[in-house]
Amino acid sequence: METLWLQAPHRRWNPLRREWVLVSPHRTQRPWQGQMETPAVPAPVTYDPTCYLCPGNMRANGEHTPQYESTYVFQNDFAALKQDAPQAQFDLGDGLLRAETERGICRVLCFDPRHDLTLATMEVEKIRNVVDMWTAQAEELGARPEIQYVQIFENRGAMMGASNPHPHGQVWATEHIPNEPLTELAAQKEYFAKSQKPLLATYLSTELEEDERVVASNETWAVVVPFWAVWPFETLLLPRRSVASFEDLSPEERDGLADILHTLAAGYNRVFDTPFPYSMGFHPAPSDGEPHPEWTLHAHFYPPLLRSATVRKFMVGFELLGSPQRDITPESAAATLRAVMQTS
Ligand code: H2U
Ligand code: ZN
Repeated sequence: METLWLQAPHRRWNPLRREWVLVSPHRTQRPWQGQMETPAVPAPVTYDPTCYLCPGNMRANGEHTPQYESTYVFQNDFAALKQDAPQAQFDLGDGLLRAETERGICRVLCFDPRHDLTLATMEVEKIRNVVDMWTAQAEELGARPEIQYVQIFENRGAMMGASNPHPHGQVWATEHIPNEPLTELAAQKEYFAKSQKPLLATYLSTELEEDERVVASNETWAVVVPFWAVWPFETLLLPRRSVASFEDLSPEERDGLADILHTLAAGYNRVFDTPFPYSMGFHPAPSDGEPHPEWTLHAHFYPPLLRSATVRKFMVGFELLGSPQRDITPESAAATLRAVMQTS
């Protein structure tokens, strides 16, 4: 790729969200006198008596977390969605004031009984249990007729709003397809109708060929800093074989997923020599009863850190009001990430 002009301000197309991202590579040298975050400190103890996710402890609703040995799933005590919300809707003012009931299920997913571990420090065989838990949740919740989407995610670190360092994630299963996967659905459908190939399969082959933004890979998965990344160290995790859902993954692909998640999470921690905060989540195809040949299961990692353990990116000003914008190029972020992934 001819890249010299890419050192000047330019915009890049995100084909998955069908929107532009502004890239301003010359701005990386600007001085910073703004907010500094407190660096995240690793959770030191293997068991915390005040942690509601540690085995044997009490949760907010008075129930006890059992002495689980691998993974553990429970209904979120402060669920954002309820299964029994009354069915209603309204449409006022020529469609300008619309509302409707949204039913759903929210669960908390414990990755491991040990309080001090993370995907970066867990053994790959243990992460494989997490992959199996995600698959079982996606399968069970997705099979319910009232559920059209199963969103699995993890908030890691206080900077990203995680309430507790104990390794855990969440699943929110909803009656309607949420905004982000709905946007991705339209883009992938349009591309498939035109090319008879899944958008993300073609995208991954291009990235593997270019080999400039690939930061890690194994036999079944690859991680890239997407060409259109917004967050400084944003990555996209893609299967080498385009499958739509967790349930379609072979045992080898599940092993591979556990392996690459470990590589990625451990590599992230080496970027600034600090536990790297992020929000990550999987986008499987909607579970709306339709076939989804256009869809490729993938995961987005959105870490907020920009230049150090204490300087984060803010989505403000032009980004809120105009378009998302980034300073360091995706290629430069990929070079940084590739270097730390290879030291594992
Ligand atoms: P986060 O760390 O990503 O916020 O996830 C923790 C979830 O755990 C959060 O959604 C729930 C919160 O509602 N929770 C319980 O279900 N029971 C508790 O006793 C405390 C927190
Ligand atoms: Zn704990």
